[in-house]
This record gives sequence, C-alpha cells and structure tokens, in this order.
Amino acid sequence: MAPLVRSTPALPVRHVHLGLGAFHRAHQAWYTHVAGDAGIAAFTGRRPDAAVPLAAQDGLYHLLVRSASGDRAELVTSLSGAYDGADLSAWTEAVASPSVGVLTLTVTEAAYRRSPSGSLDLSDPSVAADVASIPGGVAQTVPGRLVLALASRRASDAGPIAVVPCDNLLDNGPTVASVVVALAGAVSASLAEWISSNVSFVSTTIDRITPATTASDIAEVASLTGFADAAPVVTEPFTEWVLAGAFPSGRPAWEVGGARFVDDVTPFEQRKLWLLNGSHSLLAYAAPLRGHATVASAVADPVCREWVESWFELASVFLPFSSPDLAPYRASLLERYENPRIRHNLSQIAMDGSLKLPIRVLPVVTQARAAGVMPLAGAVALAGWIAHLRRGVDVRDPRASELIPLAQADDETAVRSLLGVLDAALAEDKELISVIVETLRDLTR
Ligand code: CS2
Repeated sequence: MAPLVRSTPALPVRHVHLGLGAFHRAHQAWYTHVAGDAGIAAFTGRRPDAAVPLAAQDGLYHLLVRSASGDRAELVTSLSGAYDGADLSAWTEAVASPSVGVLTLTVTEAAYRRSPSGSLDLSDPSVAADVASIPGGVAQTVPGRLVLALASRRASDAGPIAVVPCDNLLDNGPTVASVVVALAGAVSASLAEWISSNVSFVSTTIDRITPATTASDIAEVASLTGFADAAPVVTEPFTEWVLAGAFPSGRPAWEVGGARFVDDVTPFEQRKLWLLNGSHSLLAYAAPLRGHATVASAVADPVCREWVESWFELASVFLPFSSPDLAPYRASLLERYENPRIRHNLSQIAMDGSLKLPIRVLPVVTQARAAGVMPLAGAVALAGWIAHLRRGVDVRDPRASELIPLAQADDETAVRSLLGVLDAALAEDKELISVIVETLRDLTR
C-alpha cells in the first residue's frame, strides 16, 4: 500500500480554519481545493487528535463521495497544515499573516458560549477565564481564541480579514460578530473597536451531509485508491454554500465549486435550517421510538416519512418561496435521506438539542401558533425530544444535567417545564402543551 504524501509543495496559506472535523473537510476544504488558488492552515476545535493522522500525510486525504449507486474517491489537496488547536502560537501566527484573508469556523452551535438570550455568556467560567488571560496571550474558548488571534492580527498590522462561520446558527455572521466583539470589549475597548472596523463577519448557509467515518470506509479508500489514508471523509454528492458579506482581503475562488454569493442569506438559511435540520431533529428524536438508528432506515418507514412530509408542509408555509419553487428542494431532501449507502446515525443528530431546536424547529412552531395553526409535526419533534431526555441514555447536551431530571416528571409537568427551557412564551400555550402531551403518549405507548 502506497503512503499518502505530497510530491509537490502545498499551496501557500491564504485561508485559516478552526474546527478540523469531517464536515470542514467535506465542505469548505473541498471548495478551497476546487478553487485551487489557496492553501489552508486548519486547527482542531475539540479533538486535538484529529490533526495527528492528517499531519502525518502532509494534510492530504480522500473524500469518499457516496451516491446511492457507488463511491468515488477524490484526493483533497488544500490542507497545507493541520494543527492542534491548543498550539496558540501557531494559531495566532496564522491569523496574523498578511497573506491570510479568510478565517472559516466549524465549531458547533455550543462552542460560541451564548446565554439563552443569545448574547455572549460572560458568566461562563471559561469565558471569564479567557477575559482575564487574553492580555497574557492565552485563551481556551472559541470566542476567546478568535479574540486572541484578531488581537495578534491587529498588532502585526496585517489588515482586515473576513470571519466566515459555517455552523447552523441563525444569522451566523452577526451572531458571531456580537459574541467576539463582546468578549473583546471585556478585554479592551480599543480592540473591540478595531475588530468592529476591520473584521467582516460573513453570513453563510452550509449544507453537506457528512456521517462519521468507519473502519470499513478506511479499508474501502485503500482498495479504491491504493493509498493508506488514515483520515478519509465520507460525504454525499450534494453540496451547498451560500454566502453574504464582504471579503476585504480577498478569498479563494469558491464559486468554482458552486458557492453562491448573495446579498442576503436569510431565505436560503431558513429553507435549509427548517426543512433539512428541522426534519433531521424530528427524526433523531422520534424515529428511535420506532426502532430506527439511521436517517435512511427512518425514511423507509411510512410513518416516519409521513412525519417528515407533514413537517415540510408546515414549514413551507412560512418560507419566502412559492410551493412550486420549494418542490424540487423538498424532493431532493427526501432523495438525500433515502441514500441507503450513507449511514447517518440519528444519535449524531440528536446531540445538543437544547441549542438546535430553538433554531430549526421552534421558529416554525411559533409562527404556526401565531397563525392559529396546531403544528402537529412540530409536536412530534418536541415530544420525541422529551422522550429522548426521559430515557436519559446517550444524551449529549451542555444542559443535560438540568434537562434529564425535568423529563422525569409527570407528562404535563415535563412538557411544560422543558418547553419553558426552550421558549418561555410557548410554555404558556396550554393547547400546544396538551397536544405535545398526547403525542408523547402516542409515541411511547
Ligand atoms: C444535522 C446536520 O447533526 C445535525 O444536527 O442536522 O449536521 C446536518 O447533517 C447538516 O447541517 C447537513 O448540511
């Protein structure tokens, strides 16, 4: 088996990334690879070990593009360096380089350390520790690491930069701007001012389903390519990237891979968050109650499929697209879900529900209630979440220790208090509560 190493030098770094996980490598790193005009210095977010196999193979890896009919292995060459995110000197040096014009992020919704009101949680002990240690050159949270790196860019006079969040947050550009500027302001008013005038926070909608890589995927890449690749990534053929905002120091030619630059991402963002991510969460919580472990297995079950279809019907009413315009998008979602060769575990999607549901499910539920409609498919998603918390097995959520005990109460109390954790106004809606209670009973009968 041939070792995977570079025979020509890596491209010069013009793109820095934080959050070196599978999704980054299936998405932004692929777009930069196809652009062919920039290299990436990528830093791990939560899993420092992710950089080790990549560094050992000069940042090279294969993308195993898996359609319903077969696999295609594509060698991605854009990672010029893979670093442990704890290496703060490599991190600050990379962001402070005048050759770098963009900093992309895939760090999960939870990493931005926002309080339930949406602003930076300055009472979070790790955030407070960063505020105290940034002047000394140390930071551990994502907002802290961003402020530290931007301070070093300012000190080296390297010019403006675009920060491009690629997490499923609503209005992700302004949201991340507010978190970063708030933390910078707690460190130094002039730093916050510099960031506000020199950093462009770009809003994005990102989409590519990327299940976790398994040992058999590694073996398959070896047999397809003849290379011993320890870090391939599996993904689907579909990919989407819509961006709005300025790139004051240039960017890779991401449009070559099909990225679209628009004035406002909101319609695309709502369409993707509500239809795709909303139905994903619905399935993640409710489909295991019918014995399913993956998205493909769930949508092959007519009951789960009907939940998804009725969620699409409900959410579509509140989207700024006409029904005929949405029809191909909805059809393609179902086709993507059905891909029997993509093993997308529902447990992977179920993670961090208290952060995800308010973004992907509650906006639809709230608008339905305001329009006098009972959102039955939304009730399935919420009842499923409560059943998931009640089971208490494999609950991965930053608020798990508060949520699991609330789910153990009688049905009505559990529904009211858990809905209250997500949204105080919805917890006052007696009719909605009784429908969720009924749905919970039906689902768990
Ligand atoms: C999923 C997303 O895990 C989840 O919450 O809904 O990761 C989803 O697969 C991606 O957003 C697809 O682009």
